Amino acid sequence: MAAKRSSRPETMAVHAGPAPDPNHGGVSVPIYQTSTFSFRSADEGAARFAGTDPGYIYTRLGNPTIRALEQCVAELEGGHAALGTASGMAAVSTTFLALLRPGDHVVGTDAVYGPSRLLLEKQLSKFGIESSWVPTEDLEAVRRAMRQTTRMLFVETPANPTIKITDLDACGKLAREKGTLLVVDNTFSSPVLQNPIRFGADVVIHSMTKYLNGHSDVVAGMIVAADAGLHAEIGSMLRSLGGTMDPHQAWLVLRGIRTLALRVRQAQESASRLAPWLEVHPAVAWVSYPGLPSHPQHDLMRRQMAGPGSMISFGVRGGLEAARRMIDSVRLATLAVSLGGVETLIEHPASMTHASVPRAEREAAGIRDDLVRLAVGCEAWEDIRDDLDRALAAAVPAR
Ligand code: LCS
Repeated sequence: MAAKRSSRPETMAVHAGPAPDPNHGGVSVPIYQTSTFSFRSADEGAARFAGTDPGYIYTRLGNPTIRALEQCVAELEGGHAALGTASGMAAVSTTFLALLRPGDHVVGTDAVYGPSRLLLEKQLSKFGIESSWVPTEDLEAVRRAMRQTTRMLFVETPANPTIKITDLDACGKLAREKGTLLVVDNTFSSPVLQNPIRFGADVVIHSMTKYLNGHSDVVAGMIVAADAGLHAEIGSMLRSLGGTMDPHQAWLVLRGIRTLALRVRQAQESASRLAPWLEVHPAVAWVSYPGLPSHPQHDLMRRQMAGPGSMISFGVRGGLEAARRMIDSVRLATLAVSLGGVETLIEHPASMTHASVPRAEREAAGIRDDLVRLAVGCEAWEDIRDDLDRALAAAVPAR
């Protein structure tokens, strides 16, 4: 299959993972919808448990369909190996539980997905794990927050929902200098636009619910480790916790990935047209989109990412009430949380995805009341523009 190996994202998305089914040549990976695998003899069963026979045992411990997806995403990310999980949060929680011990400290991006922050602040604090949340786009702030006990730097870039960008190369170097692990949530970029392991990340996490699956019909996660030791440590925790994938879920995500590069490019093209249009719209106070020269990390995006992606945050003039009126008035865009599907979604993070983060911390992280998050989908950009224009007019009457 060497001829299929290419570093071009379009080719990789179509071909990454195992070759056609060795049993019957199926071009699509078969769905091994089974909970358990039979052994031909007591000796074979014992050998599988001993690890001397690589065959499958039980789907929580491994399954060929899930393995195909894991291999595919590991290749897309340039990692050693990957582990499929039941959800993005299962990927985040399993990684934290595998790599952190009581007394450890985590420095995280202040504007991460709310529940990832809540997991550390509310749940894992009960086990003596501490965390500090800083704007990781400011490397000095990261450096200042680090302690003797800092075991992990947890970066989400672009961040949800501020779309700020953190310098992965600089974080990778800092992590090496301090002997800290760098864990990156790469959900907003997808492997088509950014490969954190190339910049020194030890672990990459995905909510595959988003771009990787791409059709708003599956909840799933993936943990990609840069080396065998981390993969084994996280895998052992995943098998104990039990937040593994289901084979059918794995198959659906694998099917979604085949069009990942096409979807990401189409949505990015539309977002790149919508962002400058929004920036000069009279009802819009500000726009955060890394493709705009006004974005504070525009140059960093060009160094680190293959493109600015399709997530846009913007402020509606008139604050909270105007923002809520605006999202109530869209007709083509769907008022829903999540992102990365073929349909454009719109939401209000302060009252929805990030409502679990206390107001003071939310505002310190730039998650303002007027912020509307737009996950641009694959529709014609003119139709999204017309919908937003109508909704903005309904929310902010012209003076
Ligand atoms: N990481 C990021 C960056 C996310 O955006 C999400 C979900 C997760 C992890 C968790 O993944 P899940 O368990 O949902 O698969 N983000 C969502 C959002 O922004 N709106 O709804 C869900």
